[in-house]
Order: sequence, then C-alpha cells, then structure tokens
Amino acid sequence: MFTKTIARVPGRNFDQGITTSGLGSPDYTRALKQHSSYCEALRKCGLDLIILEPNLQYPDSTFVEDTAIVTQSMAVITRPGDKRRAGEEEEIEQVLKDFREIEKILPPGHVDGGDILQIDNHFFIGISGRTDPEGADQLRSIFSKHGFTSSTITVGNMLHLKSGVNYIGENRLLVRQEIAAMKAFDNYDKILVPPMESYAANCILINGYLIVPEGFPETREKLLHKGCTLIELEMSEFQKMDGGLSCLSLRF
Ligand code: CIR
Repeated sequence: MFTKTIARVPGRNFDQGITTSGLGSPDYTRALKQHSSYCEALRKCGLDLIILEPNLQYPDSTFVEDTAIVTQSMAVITRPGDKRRAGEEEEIEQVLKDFREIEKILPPGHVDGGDILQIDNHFFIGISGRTDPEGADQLRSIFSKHGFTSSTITVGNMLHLKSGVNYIGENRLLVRQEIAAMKAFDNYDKILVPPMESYAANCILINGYLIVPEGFPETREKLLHKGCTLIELEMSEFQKMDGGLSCLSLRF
C-alpha cells in the first residue's frame, strides 16, 4: 500500500531535455495539462502528493523516478547516468530525508531509478546506458543490508528496464514481446505488449489501480480481460521526451 508520492511540474524548458523519440517537440501547455491529470490520478489512487516546483536548471527533472529508489524502510539516492541530469537527485534527497533513512550511490557508480523494478522483496536491476555494473553492485549491497534480494538484467536497446517490463500484481508482468522470453521472467505470468504498442509497457500499479497510457487498444483489451482496474492517461508530450508514466513520480 502506497500513501505518498513526489512529483515535479515540468519547467518551461522541458523541451530542452534528452530525447531519442523523434516524435517532435512537446507542447508545454499540453504537458502541464497532462501532468495535472497525472497528479489527479495519483490522488484518486489514495496518495498524498508532494508536488515540487519546476527546476529550470534540469529540463528533465520532471522525471523524478530516476533520482531515487524508495523502499518500505529506506530510500536510495541515485547518481543519474546521463551527466546532463547529474545533480537532480540533491533536492529529492532533501525531501526524502524526512520520510526514510537515506542510502546513496557513490562515485563512480551510476543508477537511474527507471532501471529498478521491485516485486515484493526482490529488486530487478537493469544494466543499461544509464545504470552501470558499478552502480548495480552498490545497489545490491544496499538492498542486501536492508533484507531485500536482487538480481541484474541486461536491458539491451531500451532506455530503462521499466521501459519494457512492469509488475501489475498477482504474479503478473506487463512486458514487451521482444524481451518476454528472458529467463529472469520465467516465474511470472506474462501479458505481452505487441511491438506496435511498446510504449504501453510502462504502467504503474498503485493501490489496486493500474495507470496506463491512453491510445494502446490491444494492450488495454488484454488488461481489461485480466480484470485490471484501469486509469488511462494521455501521455503524448512526455512520450516525446522519452518519459513514461512511472518516470513522473516516486511512490512510497
Ligand atoms: C531522459 O532521457 O533521461 C529523460 N528524457 C526521460 C527519462 C525517463 N525516465 C524513466 O523512464 N524513468
């Protein structure tokens, strides 16, 4: 059960962030509207929101998920793997220290929160262009110290692990078709996201609600068929900046 969440309103230079999407420049007014609907959805899931003001020093800082991993007992402050985002984590630490014991990823390691998938007491750690083996090793030690298990997965050509796979409860994974056969996922029931809808793999399960991006009919049908309670959100402007639903908040 989650009770709180941290989110950050995108700044007006949001379009200056990192992107590989090729989908064009985001419309700021529309991004603000989508962000506001996102916050509303989190409230509907029963969360108290801590909403941070835009930070123009970091155009990508609305993607707060990458700056920390918050567990039931402690929070790990990451070292984001792209140097343009280095430092975003400092303000998040100031917020989280009131709620959790703080652990930190130290130089030379790098970790992005988008690479960390928690399922019960186990953490899958994606090794990606943002999370390196050194960061993963540090994280594994921290998890172990706090009684969690962990394992690593090579992410391949996705941005983050959670760009391709997310936990939707009851031992089920929503996973991109192209990575579904990975051994790490053998013990789960898999709901496959077809290649044409790959963005839909990034979803968030909060207190019984599954928040999914709008506009992915095949995935939506599969999830409804499985009995999921969906909240659908328009995410177009964040997708243009390579961001998904999970990236926009830290839930704890
Ligand atoms: C970046 O490239 O870092 C941002 N434009 C998008 C980050 C998305 N975060 C996430 O998937 N956790």
